[in-house]
Amino acid sequence: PQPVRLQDYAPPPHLIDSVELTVELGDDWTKVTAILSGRRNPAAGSGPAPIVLDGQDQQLQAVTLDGRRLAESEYQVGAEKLTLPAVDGPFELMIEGRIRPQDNTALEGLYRSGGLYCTQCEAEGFRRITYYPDRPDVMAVFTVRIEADKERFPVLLANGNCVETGELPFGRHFAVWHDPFRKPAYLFAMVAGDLGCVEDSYVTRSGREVTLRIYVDPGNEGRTGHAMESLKRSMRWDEEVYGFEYDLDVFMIVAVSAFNMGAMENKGLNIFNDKFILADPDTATDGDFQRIEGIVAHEYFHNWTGNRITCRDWFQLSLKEGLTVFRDQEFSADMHDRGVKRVSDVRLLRTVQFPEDAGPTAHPVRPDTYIEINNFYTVTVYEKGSEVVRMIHTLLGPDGFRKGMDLYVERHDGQAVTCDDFVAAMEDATGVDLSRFRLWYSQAGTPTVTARWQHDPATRRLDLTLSQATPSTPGQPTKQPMPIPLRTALIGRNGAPLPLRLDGEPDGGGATERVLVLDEAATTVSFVDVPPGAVPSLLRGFSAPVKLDAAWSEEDLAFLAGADDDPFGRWEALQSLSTRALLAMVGALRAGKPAVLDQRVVEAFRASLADDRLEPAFLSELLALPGESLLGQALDVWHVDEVHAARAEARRVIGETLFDGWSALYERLSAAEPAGGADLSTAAMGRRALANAALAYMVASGREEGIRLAVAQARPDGTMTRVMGALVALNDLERPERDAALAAFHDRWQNDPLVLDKWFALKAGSARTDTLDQVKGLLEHPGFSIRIPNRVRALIGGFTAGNPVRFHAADGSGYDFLAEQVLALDAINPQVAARMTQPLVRWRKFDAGRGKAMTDALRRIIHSPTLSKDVYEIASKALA
Ligand code: HT7
Ligand code: ZN
Repeated sequence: PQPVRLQDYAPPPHLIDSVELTVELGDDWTKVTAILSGRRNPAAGSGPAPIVLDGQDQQLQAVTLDGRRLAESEYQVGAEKLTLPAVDGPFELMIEGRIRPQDNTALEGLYRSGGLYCTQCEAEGFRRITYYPDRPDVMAVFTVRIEADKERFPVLLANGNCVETGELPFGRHFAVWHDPFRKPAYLFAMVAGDLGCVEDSYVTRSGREVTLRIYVDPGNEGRTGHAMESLKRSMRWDEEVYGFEYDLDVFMIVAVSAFNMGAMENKGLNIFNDKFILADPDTATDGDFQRIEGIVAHEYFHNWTGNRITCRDWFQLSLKEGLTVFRDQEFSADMHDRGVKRVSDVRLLRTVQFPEDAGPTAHPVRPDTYIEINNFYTVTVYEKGSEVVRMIHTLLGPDGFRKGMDLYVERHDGQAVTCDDFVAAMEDATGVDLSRFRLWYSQAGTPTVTARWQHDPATRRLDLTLSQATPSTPGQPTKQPMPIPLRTALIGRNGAPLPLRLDGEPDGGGATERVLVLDEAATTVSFVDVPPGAVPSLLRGFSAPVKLDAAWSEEDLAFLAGADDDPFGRWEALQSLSTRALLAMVGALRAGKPAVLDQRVVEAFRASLADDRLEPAFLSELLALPGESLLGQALDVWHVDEVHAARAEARRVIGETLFDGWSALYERLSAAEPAGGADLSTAAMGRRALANAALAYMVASGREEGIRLAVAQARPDGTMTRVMGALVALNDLERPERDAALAAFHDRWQNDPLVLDKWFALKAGSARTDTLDQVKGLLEHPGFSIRIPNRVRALIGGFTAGNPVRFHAADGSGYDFLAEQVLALDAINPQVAARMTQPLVRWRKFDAGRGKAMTDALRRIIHSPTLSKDVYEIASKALA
């Protein structure tokens, strides 16, 4: 397959002003008629140019150009293109074709899942519905007429406003929807089915009433309340923080069970994976509730950052995704606890994006080339993209950033633009020069910032030397230094942040935090009037997506873990201290010695447990040891077994040594839990998170009392946060109580697909030695289907991405299993198959035996004669 390159971008030869689409849904075929009013694009030259349209998996039946039906000899139908005669002036084109949504298992374009028709057009799905210039810089006004059997498909939806409905012969009916906003085809959506609807309304700050509707399978209406409230909160927040008001009279969400990703921001008609809409305390955990709120907000926020202003081409994807992730992260921080939110976002970035940035599929936030664009909906484009926007926010300050956003919208509303246009608006609104900052968009790889310092007690001067280096990544052997904002403070021995004054400044103004910008390879900054014993607090709030190598001693880290006034810094200090201790344990195990946990970690945990100023939610983050994957990355070679054993031993020691503390905490927090567990306040969720952490440590201690408490909490009549907390705590145990608890859960929830997914993931994530056999057996479970991405992610992904110690079994059995599943899945859904291939990509991180077995599995995949370009791109890059 041929790569697409950013440098080859050319404006579209023709623009489309309006589309009239008629979709006649039928049992055998769906007939699609598109009437396109177009014209030559003045930005792409003048004179006649052939009209070239994208199209895939459809049967073309007729083409009519300016009222004349074309003979077949007048156009060429290629595998993915339709080429029509050259035109110069305005034209009207009618394309008639037919498609079979019922056979569409890729879930791109128009597909049928059970009794529901729905669409997914981002990135290039619209070309599976009709021939069209399917690129985001072609923006048109759409009118859509849907016809279907009335009894089976009473609900007919598309973007915008419903302008007409009516009856048709043979029990059929129709609806016509008109969206007044120009949009690219990737934002087109339609739905037809028998759906329940929950309706509410929202009054915008200018006083317009907007109707809000959430459509779900009948029977699920009672599980939409949280999504609806989240939507209203998002609408209010976007008005208050950015002045962005919703622009149509109706906003609709449809929840579907077969969906490739989380959700899709189609104009006025968001389509969601039902996992991110449906929730009640019996079936969803607090984590689920928070994810739903975040995703509802994310898709809603796209209305301005993505829909009103969209991407010129798919290389600019982070223009809308990085910015919208930044906005949803800030929304969640405002709704809940800012420190906790930052910690969980950083954990995700480090666990998933840093490895991507260090591996064979590393790419810049704005990639230069792709084979399959679906493979570029990555943590780099989304999460690192958000960090890049956050750095702009840090450099410009909140007011400067808001001015930049205002100018961005003023300049580009209704346009398809680039990341560079966004940065230019930020510069022009504030006068801040971001020319070197643009490297963050074009350069892949995670920089390491090294920090060393020296304090001279005689002069009371602290010299902080900072340097940066970014490792080479595929296609980018050398890197330039980038501007890195480092929020910095000095914490005095009494635990208070010190007022800062830089050498040469007459007065520091009393500020206790500075944003230092490291924009060269190395620099030294000097603070004056610094008393002895001050400890630098660096990269506060994780102000840049870098790895920090700072010269903190273990004593410094223990001090910061208790004293840093920056919540992120405090968490980070305890993480670093724990990481050092755990890596030392891994080293000991590798040397055949016993693994002994550094007592300083236990003492830091003890001190945190006793610190009653801390919010429970934050304390639960503070007391979580770094995960196996983070520890694996910190090693040159990820020794899977030793990492697992060291972490389990550390948890046992912390559980056992502090047992009384955990037990008292658990009792206190459980007593505070109201029956029913329906309190969804941030504080109540925090208490439940901390109670579950305490329970898990008690179980890890090995004491019978911990297991007894967990078994009691796992009873399936409890609320889901508590039940799942208990099941997770028990899940690795080779004990009949664990089996009984999981069986009871299964029996209670086997008919609820979203809850059954939790059970699949638990079974697949267990560190027990029989897990792979269990997973293979569960492929035959009546609740499992390889056609439903949520089931695949829960069971297969739960094992390959969520269970490192068993997936990376030294005999290669996990890799063989994954290769088999990827090949089976590729024939059904290439987009999901490509994602499932990811756990094999970083084979260089493992020992020679595992590395060979992983590359064998990749070769087996790549040698498949029918491989999709989605999977080919990932596997070939991994092997390069
Ligand atoms: N913009 C959307 C990204 C997307 C997607 C969603 C569902 C299925 C397939 C998809 N391909 C791309 C979702 C978002 O980031 O908001
Ligand atoms: Zn998005």
